[in-house]
Amino acid sequence: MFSFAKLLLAAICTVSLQFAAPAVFATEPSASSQIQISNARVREPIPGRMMSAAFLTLKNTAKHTRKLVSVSAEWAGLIEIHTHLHEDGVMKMRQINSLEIPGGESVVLEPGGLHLMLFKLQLPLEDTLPMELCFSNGECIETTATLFSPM
Ligand SMILES: [Cu+2]
Repeated sequence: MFSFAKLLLAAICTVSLQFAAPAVFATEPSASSQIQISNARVREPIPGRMMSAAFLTLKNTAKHTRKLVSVSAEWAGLIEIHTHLHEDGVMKMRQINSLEIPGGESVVLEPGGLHLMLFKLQLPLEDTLPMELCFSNGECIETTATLFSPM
């Protein structure tokens, strides 16, 4: 009886493993290495202001498009993905829900264009600022931004 139970358990485990395996491999293997983050930097906020912007470059070495959906950091209460657009001849910022990085391409967040908008900053900011970028496939990547002065 004991050995039968053991056998049954082994059978269940084997079956569940077989069912679990395709789900595991459906996400891209070693996905963490397929997005490369570089040149991450945070603009030193204007004295007395609790908001600023961050810039970085995202390189997608995978074949498929990846989508940045959220960014968080302990030193900022809220981080939004923003873009700039011209509206009636005026440059405006607008929040976007996600940022697509096509396969094999890079997307550059830089002053005057795409950027991460930082709110509720915990001042003063350190020189090195860890932040976490999360993607639509559930993957989150940590990076460290450096503080820079716009002047
Ligand atoms: Cu903005």
